[in-house]
Amino acid sequence: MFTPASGIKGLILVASWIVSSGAQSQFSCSSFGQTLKAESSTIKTLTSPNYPSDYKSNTDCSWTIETSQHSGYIVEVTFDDFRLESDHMQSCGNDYLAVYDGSQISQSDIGTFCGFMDTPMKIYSTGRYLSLRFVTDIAANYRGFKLSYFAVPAVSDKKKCFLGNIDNNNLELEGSSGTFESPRYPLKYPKFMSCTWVITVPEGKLVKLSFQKFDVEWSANCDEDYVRVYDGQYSTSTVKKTLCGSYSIPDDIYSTGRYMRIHFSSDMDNYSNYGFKVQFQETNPNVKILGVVIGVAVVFCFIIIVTCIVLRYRRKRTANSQHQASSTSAPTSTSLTPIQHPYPPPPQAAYQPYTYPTPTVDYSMPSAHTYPAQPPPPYPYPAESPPPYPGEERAPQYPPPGSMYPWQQQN
Ligand SMILES: [Ca+2]
Ligand SMILES: [Ca+2]
Repeated sequence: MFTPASGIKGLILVASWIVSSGAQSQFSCSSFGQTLKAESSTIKTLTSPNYPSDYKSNTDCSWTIETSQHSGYIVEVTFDDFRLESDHMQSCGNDYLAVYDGSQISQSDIGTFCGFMDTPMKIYSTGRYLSLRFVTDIAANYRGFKLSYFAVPAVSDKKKCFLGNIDNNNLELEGSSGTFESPRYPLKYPKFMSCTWVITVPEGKLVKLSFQKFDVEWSANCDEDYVRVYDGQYSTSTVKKTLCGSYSIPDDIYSTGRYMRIHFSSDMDNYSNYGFKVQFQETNPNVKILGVVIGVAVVFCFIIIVTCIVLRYRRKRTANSQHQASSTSAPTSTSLTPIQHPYPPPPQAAYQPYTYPTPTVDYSMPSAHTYPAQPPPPYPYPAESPPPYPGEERAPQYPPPGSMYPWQQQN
């Protein structure tokens, strides 16, 4: 029921609300938060108070973005323009924009941003809410920020890390072997990415991690962009290595159990490299022990070789020094005698008399000639008698009957 008292009370409340609203308008935002609806069909914009003019000092604003769909959608926020005061320590202690994955600004922190950003950056919620809080200090004001936001279908992929995947930090790899890579590989990875893989190999096996490519922005403590390898499946497991840089491919990393956790993180600066590709495979515990034994054996052999070289060098040096000492104690003469010659005579081949080879010619007398046992064949006498010797000619042959003697033919 309306009563004067209740009316007065109501007026006081309205007045206080007006005052409160006035205070809010003074800082251009609500300290208790405003809820903004993210649509999947419309890209909406959120700017800092006074944008594009400088924001005010002592601002403390907060917003919660909520998808209009009740399920199946997440919030995508793109940083189109970002100019806040920065500090050299990158701690964002002066002016900052903090982003939270949920409906409350006290929920899990996606990131806290300050300074300048030259290229757009995207961030995603894992559910239908994303909250922001903008805080400035007493001095040094800048243009602020301009964000665009809308609702995108939730994508769940537990194998691959990419922008918009709500399971980027819940990636699971199982089996005897496999590969995985940084987001957008082989292109440059996006800024402000976070990916977490947990590798599980069969019972009784260990995980061997071998990088095939590695190119991550270098920083002195690997606290900007980095790859962190845990010996176990939890974020509380022992850290085996934290890696960054691009000068060399890291050595293989072994787990002590069947689990290994790998976390990749990139910061919000514009220094993004080409990321990494890595292979994992199961290995037997004794393989590692064998590797250690071989390594120790190699080191031992190396030490022995080095020791031998050092001893030999020292021995040689001692011999030289002794020789120099003996040389200095000799009479001071400028001419060297054969005895004083510091170098040993050159090696000469030992004389060996030449031995002539034994002649192979046989000078012994030939044995008596042996005649053939068979008599020679009979001489073939001519069938006709030989012509007569001069003076023993006989009467000339008679001409054949009917023929004439030669003298008759002459007549
Ligand atoms: Ca400031
Ligand atoms: Ca970076």
